[in-house]
Amino acid sequence: MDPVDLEVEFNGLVEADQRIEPRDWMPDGYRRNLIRQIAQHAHSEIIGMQPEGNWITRAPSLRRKAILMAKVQDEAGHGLYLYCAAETLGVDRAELIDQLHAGRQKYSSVFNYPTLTWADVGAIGWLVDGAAITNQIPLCRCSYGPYARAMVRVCKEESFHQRQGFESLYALSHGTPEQHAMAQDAVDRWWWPSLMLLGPSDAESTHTSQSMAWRIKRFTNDELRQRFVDMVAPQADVLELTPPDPELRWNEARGHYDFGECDWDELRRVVGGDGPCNRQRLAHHVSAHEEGAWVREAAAAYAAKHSAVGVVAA
Ligand code: FAQ
Repeated sequence: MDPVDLEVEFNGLVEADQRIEPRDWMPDGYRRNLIRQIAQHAHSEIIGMQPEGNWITRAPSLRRKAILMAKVQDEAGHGLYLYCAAETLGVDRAELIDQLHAGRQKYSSVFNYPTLTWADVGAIGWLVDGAAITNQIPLCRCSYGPYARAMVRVCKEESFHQRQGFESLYALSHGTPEQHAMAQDAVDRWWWPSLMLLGPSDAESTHTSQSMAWRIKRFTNDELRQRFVDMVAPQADVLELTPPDPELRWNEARGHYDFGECDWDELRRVVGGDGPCNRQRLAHHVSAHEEGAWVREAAAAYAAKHSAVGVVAA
């Protein structure tokens, strides 16, 4: 088919809300943009295991420990679905990991903050998973089939993560005065990073308009931030915790909460590699990857042996 006809057909599929599948023709820019977003999403899930993983050995009860282990394992699973979705676009997972290690691909800024107390685990579940799910539900309708389908399962698990975070934080905020103070301190530290997880302001976002046109993104970063604040502000009342934003208040005329401006310089700094834990997070990922080399080699050798046996048997 003529390249012009291919593009017309592609645009028609997108406009009709049909899914683009791996074997379909797609513009190079669409492929590149998807690889970029899916890879940074996958890296975020895997690096995102570190802040909470820090508390597995110190969870306050067996029940909390079992829940936290299950959650952190879920994040590993999400990373794997996403690397698989990226591979359908013709890249290799090993190549994506090399790009992460070389600083050529990103992961979410939010995972560059430390988890100082047990309450941080609850705050991450409530706020970070809350922001992540606000962003990911519309991605279930992304125009690229494998990414959209991966998101359906991820969102189911993510909504459990948010519930458990809320429940854990509720237990603390309705506990002793010290526990309440610990929960408040965690919310003070995680509120703004969670808002910034949803990306720079629309005015600063380089990819939003093209991603919206291709129906990869269904809402802009600012629209999702508003949705997120509208969801969590009333939940904060139930928790009896106060978000650290003096401008946060219900606006009857708009039918939404008003809220203050994020510190965009801080987001730029953290995305640029200069957050509180950037170096530690990446160094840990690199060393875990290197230490796991023997597992990958053994799995590859096993697969090769298995397929050779299969060939002989056939
Ligand atoms: N951190 O033009 P835009 C989770 C980059 S998963 C770092 O607005 P876009 C689950 C952006 O990549 C959390 N970098 O970009 C969990 C781009 O750089 P590039 C992650 C950021 O793509 C919970 C540049 O800035 N979720 O939390 C950030 O249209 C608990 C310009 O930005 C996803 O990844 C940031 N916050 O919109 C796990 C969802 N914001 O690539 C463990 C999928 C922007 O040109 C525990 N991703 N950048 O070098 C998306 O929806 C989008 O990529 C956005 C950014 C909304 C994140």
